[in-house]
Amino acid sequence: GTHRLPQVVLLTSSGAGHLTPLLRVAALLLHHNCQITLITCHPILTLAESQLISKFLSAFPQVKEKQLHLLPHDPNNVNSNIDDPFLLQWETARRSVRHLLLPLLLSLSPFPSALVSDVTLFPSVIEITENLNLPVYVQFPSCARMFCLFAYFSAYMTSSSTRSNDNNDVIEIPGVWPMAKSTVPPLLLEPKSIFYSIFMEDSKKIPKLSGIFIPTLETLESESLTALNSGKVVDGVPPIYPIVLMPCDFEKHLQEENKIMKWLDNQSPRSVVYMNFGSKAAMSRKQIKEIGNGLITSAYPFLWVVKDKELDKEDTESLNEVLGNDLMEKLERKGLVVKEWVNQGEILGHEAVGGFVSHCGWNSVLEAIWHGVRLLAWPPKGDQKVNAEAIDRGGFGLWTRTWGWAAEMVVKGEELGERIKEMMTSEELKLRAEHIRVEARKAVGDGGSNEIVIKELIEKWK
Ligand code: BUP
Repeated sequence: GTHRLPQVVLLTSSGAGHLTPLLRVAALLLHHNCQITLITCHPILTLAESQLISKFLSAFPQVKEKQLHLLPHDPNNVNSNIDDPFLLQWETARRSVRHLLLPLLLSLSPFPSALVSDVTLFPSVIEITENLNLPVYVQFPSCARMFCLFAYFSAYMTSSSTRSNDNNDVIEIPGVWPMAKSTVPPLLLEPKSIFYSIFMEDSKKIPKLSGIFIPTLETLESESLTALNSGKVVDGVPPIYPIVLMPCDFEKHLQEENKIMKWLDNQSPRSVVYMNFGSKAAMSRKQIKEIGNGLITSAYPFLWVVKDKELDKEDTESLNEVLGNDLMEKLERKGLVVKEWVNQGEILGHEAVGGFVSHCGWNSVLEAIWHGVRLLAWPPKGDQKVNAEAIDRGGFGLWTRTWGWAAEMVVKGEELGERIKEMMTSEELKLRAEHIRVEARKAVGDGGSNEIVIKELIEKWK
């Protein structure tokens, strides 16, 4: 009929921080009556991702899942010595998509109206869809400011004028307030690193996309969004669609009795410090122990999610083994320490939570915003310092810039405890967090910017 529903294909990559926002985009499209096919890359790297996908599929039985089975690792590949399991998986998936995605897409009936790919896979998608009439969109799992750096990257690195000014401590992206090099992921500034080559090559291909989804708030990142959409950052950037992605019901734990929520029910409103460093950030044992001491000296009740290994499948040692019996005993008198996947969206929404010590993964930042929880920003890796700058600018979190990068970092417990107290007693941060929460809710509500964006796209896809 003339009012055919848009058929949208979503292509997942690897890492909970990439999968979660893509599934939230899917939920948003489903809410607007799109028909969704989810392409998942197998084998899946982490338990957390497998569980998220199953929960999503059982919450939305109308979604079709197509599995893309990754090719074996190629030992002759120049990148076969990659030691980061997520990066290795991305490389394998990029190669596999180039070989396997086209027949899969052609087998879909009806043929899709649009494809949304995680950012890590888009160059392969573009390559194989060149001759198809299929608009390709990217879901970018970080802030608009980080996308500005990505979009500008090859222009910046190849321009001789920037080269001669290279003693500068900042990168001047047109239309965007200067980006201190000390906040840029260090590997991006090393021409021999694989991250550098990925940014170099991929950023040149952005103009081939039909649009970019960036999960962010206009009010928080208006400068970067305007610079991108007005063509200031670099020519040829397709439309940027800011959307506010919120934690969804499908992410909730299935069991009804939840020890964490029960524990939170017994704490006073806004009294608890929630500490979680994301799905990938393993720390040294030494740093983990300092954190334990820091939480104890802060004198607030706390909920601490400990991560000891980068991959959850390998994270098998008990809390007593990781922390030692003495520290564990002291910790248990004051708070709840767990070493498992928690439902962060639900925790941040509990009224007992008063502050969040975060590694500043962008999903975590947006979840804090969604629930109006102030932050203590502690960004150790990757895009996280760029994200922390957005928090700092937004005024809803504290950030100690001197805490450095993961490799060199050991923050002393005492200093951490002091900063936690500062965050928890700041009325200013609390007010700013509440203010930005209201903005986020407006964007998601009836007639808000999310609805405007999705309706505009659906019109195009009809
Ligand atoms: Br850990 C953990 N429960 O126990 P980010 C994470 N999450 O719900 P990333 C849980 O995973 P990097 C847990 O709420 C967020 O949606 C969390 O994404 C959820 O960081 C997601 O915050 C994690 O963007 O690290 O991807 O873990 O920044 O290194 O990509």
